[in-house]
Amino acid sequence: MIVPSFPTRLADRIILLLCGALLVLTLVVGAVNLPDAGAEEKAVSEDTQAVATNTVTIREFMYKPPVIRVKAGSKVTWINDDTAGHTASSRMGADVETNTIPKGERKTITLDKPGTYDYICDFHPYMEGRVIVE
Ligand SMILES: [Cu+2]
Repeated sequence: MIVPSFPTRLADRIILLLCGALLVLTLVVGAVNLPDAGAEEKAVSEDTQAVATNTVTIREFMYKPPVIRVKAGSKVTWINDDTAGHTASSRMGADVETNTIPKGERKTITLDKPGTYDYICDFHPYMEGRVIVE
């Protein structure tokens, strides 16, 4: 009975293939949706108040204040007053990039180009900040 058993095995293979495809699809969709998962809990939103200051303190895995406003050509300092190393790294381009700031240390960079720079910590991407250079 080789012939009758063939469709059964083929059906098994198709089911297995479909399960595999579904698994892959689930993983892909899950990965794509991940960044949106905490959308409502974002530290920085469009209506987060921008504070006019040249200093950001990193404490409890947060940038304080999360949104700052500076004039073009300003020096901006990130002070790491936390228990771990952090960075302030812009998501697009290298305009804001402190590299690693070890705990207890600080890093100052000069921001010349006007624009809005969203940045995160390379180690803890859920940490979010924004610099508005005017
Ligand atoms: Cu960090």
